[in-house]
Amino acid sequence: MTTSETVLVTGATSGFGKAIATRLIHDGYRVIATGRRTDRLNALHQVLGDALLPVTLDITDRDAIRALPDTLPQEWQAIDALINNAGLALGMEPAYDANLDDWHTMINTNISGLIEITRAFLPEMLQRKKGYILSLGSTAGTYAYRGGNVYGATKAFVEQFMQNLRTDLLGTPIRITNIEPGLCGGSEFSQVRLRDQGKAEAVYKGTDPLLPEDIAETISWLLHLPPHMNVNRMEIMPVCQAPAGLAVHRQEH
Ligand code: NDP
Ligand code: 8X3
Repeated sequence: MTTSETVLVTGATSGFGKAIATRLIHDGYRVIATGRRTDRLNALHQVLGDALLPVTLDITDRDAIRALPDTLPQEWQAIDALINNAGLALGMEPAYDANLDDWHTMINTNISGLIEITRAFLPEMLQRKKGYILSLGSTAGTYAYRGGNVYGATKAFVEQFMQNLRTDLLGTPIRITNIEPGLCGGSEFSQVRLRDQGKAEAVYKGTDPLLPEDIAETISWLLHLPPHMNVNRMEIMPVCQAPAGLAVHRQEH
């Protein structure tokens, strides 16, 4: 992909999305930055200039997403890459104590929102015979952990949806990548999940986690690959993390 092309980033108001938008503007792309917090999108626009188009968008608002391809300014309607980044985890309780509303919010955001916006931009990509869809899955979609329940399941959905998309799009030039990061600090992810600043900080204590800029670097690299290469999935962990085996419950005697 050459620069001066247009990339739409969901969830650009913080964390990965903000770092991705910033990196891609510096790489020379035009970026449509979306999210619910308009003040943050406007602040990003102030810093990054008119190569960034701020668009307030709740990814759970189906009508808004379906209208989006036609309501973007004409010169922004050809999307060369869609980065499905908006997402969240809510809660760490075991399934039997978890809040059902939290579960539905994760499903509506991480699954329904992601498939809606993907479906919204696919026809135009196919028509132009050009496009790249990248999604933020997670190691939580592969490795189970206590309290991961529905969050991990939404990311497993993302992985399978992306690989099935790849199959549907075989024979077209449209590319697909699912990026699956592990422990990553420097974003609001844990604060949103745990609803407690102190607990969120404790998640990263004594670690040297991935940072949003590492994810932005990865996406910049992927976008620059030659058009005949497709990276189906990428699992990325910080050096301080590894898959740590299966849990065993032992009875006390
Ligand atoms: P942040 O909480 O910092 O960012 C989440 C982004 O998602 C925000 O910009 C937020 O924007 C947006 N978002 C959430 N809900 C909605 C909604 N309903 N409509 C539109 N936008 C929404 O977290 P991260 O940057 O860490 O996470 C980004 C993605 O990466 C997520 O999908 C997450 O699951 C995934 N991920 C994160 C990892 C980590 O350890 N941090 C590891 C692996 C994957 P706003 O609130 O303004 O709408
Ligand atoms: C974020 C990584 O391990 O907190 O998706 O689920 S984890």
